[in-house]
Amino acid sequence: MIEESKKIWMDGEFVNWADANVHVLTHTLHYGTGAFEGIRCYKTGKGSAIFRLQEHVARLFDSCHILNIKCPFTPEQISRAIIDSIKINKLRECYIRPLIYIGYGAMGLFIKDNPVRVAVAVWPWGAYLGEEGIKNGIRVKVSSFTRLHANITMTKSKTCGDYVNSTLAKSEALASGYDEALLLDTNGYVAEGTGQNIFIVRNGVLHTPPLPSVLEGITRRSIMEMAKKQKIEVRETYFTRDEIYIADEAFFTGTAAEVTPIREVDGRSVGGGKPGPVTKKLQGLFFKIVKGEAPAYKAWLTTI
Ligand code: PPE
Repeated sequence: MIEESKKIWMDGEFVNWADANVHVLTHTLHYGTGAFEGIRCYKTGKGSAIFRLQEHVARLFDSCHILNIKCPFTPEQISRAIIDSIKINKLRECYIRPLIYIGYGAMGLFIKDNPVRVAVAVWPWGAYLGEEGIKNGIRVKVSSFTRLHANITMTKSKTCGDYVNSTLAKSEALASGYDEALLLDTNGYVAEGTGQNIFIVRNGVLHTPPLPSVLEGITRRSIMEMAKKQKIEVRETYFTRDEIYIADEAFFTGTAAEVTPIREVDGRSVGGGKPGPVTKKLQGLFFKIVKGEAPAYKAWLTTI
């Protein structure tokens, strides 16, 4: 169960957690046209700080632009709502979920004049794939579901409806006894997890699938920048599932999943079944950065 906080920001004002409700004929509830973000706020030595706030808010507006949704608030107002939500709920560390959705009005697929509604919820959310997963790695299964194609619902927006693809894949993987699913693209190359980007390490070089079939993950981009600064070569390139089987290391990145090592794929151990040195180095640096312990990266944090 979700760990409840006190207040949720809805359309410009705070309401009690229990009163943050919508009508059952809310358009997005039926058809999935909406966009959301996942952002994290961490406890640092100088108070709480949000990791890459501007980038997440910019992607939220990009998602709306892709979906042709006009958000009635500005990016500055949404950023303010996020900061105020953390403050009003007195949380030092939390997950942040802004959601822009089509409200009650007309039904049917043509979105006429239905109101565009906005909510920001915050709540404490620990390690998404478990503390044990962060430390020792997780077991992953290649999904029987294909990742969405750019001409199906597109891949650069965090569209609510896109996550049907993810929930189907996730349920299938968990029912098969795995921790997470890995989806392949329409050409059969590795795309991403249900809510994570993937990296593999081969001969000291970091590889990650190129953007066409995956979400432009903000953690993905951060890891690439961090790796380059560490003089680790990064290649955006297509690769196959069996390249992961024989990779030296593999890991997932995402706001919720943070940096989670992958120790097994399809019943085959990856890199000896434990997190490797490159993964550990980047994971260690990532947690230092988000906790405000890496001054070179302080521009990525918004202290509140
Ligand atoms: N791919 C997908 C499909 C995805 O949903 C996410 C984030 C990522 C990659 C990583 O993106 P970024 O967070 O910018 O590094 N998934 C969000 C939702 C997870 C959920 O279960 O809800 C997240 O991590 O917040």
